[in-house]
Amino acid sequence: MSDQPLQTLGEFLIDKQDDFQYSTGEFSRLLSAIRLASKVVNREVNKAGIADIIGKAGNENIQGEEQQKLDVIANEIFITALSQREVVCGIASEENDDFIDIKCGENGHLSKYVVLIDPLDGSSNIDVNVSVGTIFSIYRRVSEPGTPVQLEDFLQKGVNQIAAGYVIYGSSTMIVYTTGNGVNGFTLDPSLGTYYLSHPNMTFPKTGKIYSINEGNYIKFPQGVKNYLKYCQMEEGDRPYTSRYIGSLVADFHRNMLKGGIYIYPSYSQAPTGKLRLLYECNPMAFLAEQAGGKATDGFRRILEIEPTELHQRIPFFCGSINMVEKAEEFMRIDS
Ligand code: AHM
Ligand code: MG
Repeated sequence: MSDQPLQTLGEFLIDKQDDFQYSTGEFSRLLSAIRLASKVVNREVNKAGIADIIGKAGNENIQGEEQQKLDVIANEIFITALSQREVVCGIASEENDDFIDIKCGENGHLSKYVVLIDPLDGSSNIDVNVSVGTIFSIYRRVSEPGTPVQLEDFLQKGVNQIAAGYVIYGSSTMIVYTTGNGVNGFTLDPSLGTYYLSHPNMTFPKTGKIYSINEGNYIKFPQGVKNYLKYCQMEEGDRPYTSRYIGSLVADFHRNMLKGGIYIYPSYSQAPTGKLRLLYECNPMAFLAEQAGGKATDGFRRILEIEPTELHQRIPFFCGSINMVEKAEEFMRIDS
């Protein structure tokens, strides 16, 4: 083990402040707000099981109120942390129909950043104590500074992201993010409430042995995906591969980045554009994947170059180790 003390996320942010995009400190404050909100959400996620027990014991509804769902709570926590700190001029959330304009600074709307967020992805996993995550994506606004934010500030191509990341609330809680200079992962020490740099320069192995897809939908998949799955299962060379699907994008992505693998959420007969959201889920994960040496496409096109047309737009998603994604694309091309 090295004698170097572990670097905290706070120290890492200060170190990186010299990068041009951090120069005013505004961007570091934005990431600090996300860091803080993630700790509050982590606390809520951790006590989800016990809250249920208390609820069943009859202590929950003192005011006769329904207990709020955790994804709604997480949404409020992130929106409050980001808006009160005046670090963004607008927020779009998977939980809200429309974007939120945030007035900040003495003259209002002075921040140059907008955030798009999926506050608690995979939230159907909470009831069964399985990992969930927060996904975030940061852009510079394109509309006139000092005026209310516009839809065009959020409908930007993924290549314009200046940062993206996720928080995984798992067996340990981590923040993994990129500002376009590689991907770094920080693990929360819950006893201190501090994130430490635990995974510097994370990279996707070029290839892997894991494929992650909801195979229950097999019958509805496009022929190219069916053929790729048969290829994964064939006994030849390093195959058959291993199937691992948590049903929580952040957790499936995180495992695949560490071990090598591919995640697929394709289109299928009832859902021609798939399930995942381009702006809240696919763009940030695609940015991370590329920064880690992986690849992300819709089966044909680079995710980051797709022109968004609406906030809640869905898109098929193929993401992971570069060789595996390219092989899947080969099968998609043959059958298109
Ligand atoms: P959500 O935003 O409603 O939580 O849905 C996104 C989640 C992803 O985390 C996960 O990979 C996928 O939905 C699982 O969907 P399915 O149950 O259809 O396999
Ligand atoms: Mg989601």
